[in-house]
Amino acid sequence: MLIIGIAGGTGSGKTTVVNQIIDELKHEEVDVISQDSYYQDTTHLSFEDRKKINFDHPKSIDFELLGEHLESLRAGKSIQQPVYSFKEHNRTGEFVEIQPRKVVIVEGILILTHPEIRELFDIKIYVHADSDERLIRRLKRDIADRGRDLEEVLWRYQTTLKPMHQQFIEPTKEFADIIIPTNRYNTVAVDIVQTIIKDRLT
Ligand code: UZR
Ligand code: MG
Repeated sequence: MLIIGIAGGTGSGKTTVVNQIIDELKHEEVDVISQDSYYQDTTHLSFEDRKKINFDHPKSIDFELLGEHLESLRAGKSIQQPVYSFKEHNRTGEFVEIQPRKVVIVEGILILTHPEIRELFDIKIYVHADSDERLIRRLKRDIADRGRDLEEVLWRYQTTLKPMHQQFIEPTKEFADIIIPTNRYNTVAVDIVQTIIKDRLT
């Protein structure tokens, strides 16, 4: 089994890179695990308090559970992954079963911040886009998909996303084996990753 970690700031293009990497793999060969599924359980908080959580800080992630799950998959055991709701800012109480597969891709802004989790990755990738590109993408996505307005997104970016990015996310670039630039369309870096995967699987 090959476990690949893919980090990078919000709007850096992680999802696009993951989709390009798995494009040539068969469905039954790969698991894609998102950091989003491992936000801490916040059931004990009111909705008002949950809205105030800093979701860009490493403390917001249940790394213990993520670590246990990666160890289980590596040992060939399936996991029960909690389902997370961005609307409620909490776990829904439902679970999805994930089977161990040959390639496990873990993606998320903070996944390279935790030393023990880093140890579990065979390949560490950091997806880079300039911060103006990332802000443009984040603006478009939050307005189109998450029902937020311009003022709210910009306020959150300045007060939380940018400082957390500089403090916690950007420094994890140094742990990456491969840095993929996504300011412009790029296929070479993804080709290289696909070659490594094929090589390791045969
Ligand atoms: P990507 N996030 C939410 O908006 N709501 C939640 O309940 C949990 C997370 C956001 C989080 C972070 N920040 O910037 C983003 N906020 O999800 C990371 N606010 O996701 O890598 O896809 O941008
Ligand atoms: Mg994403």
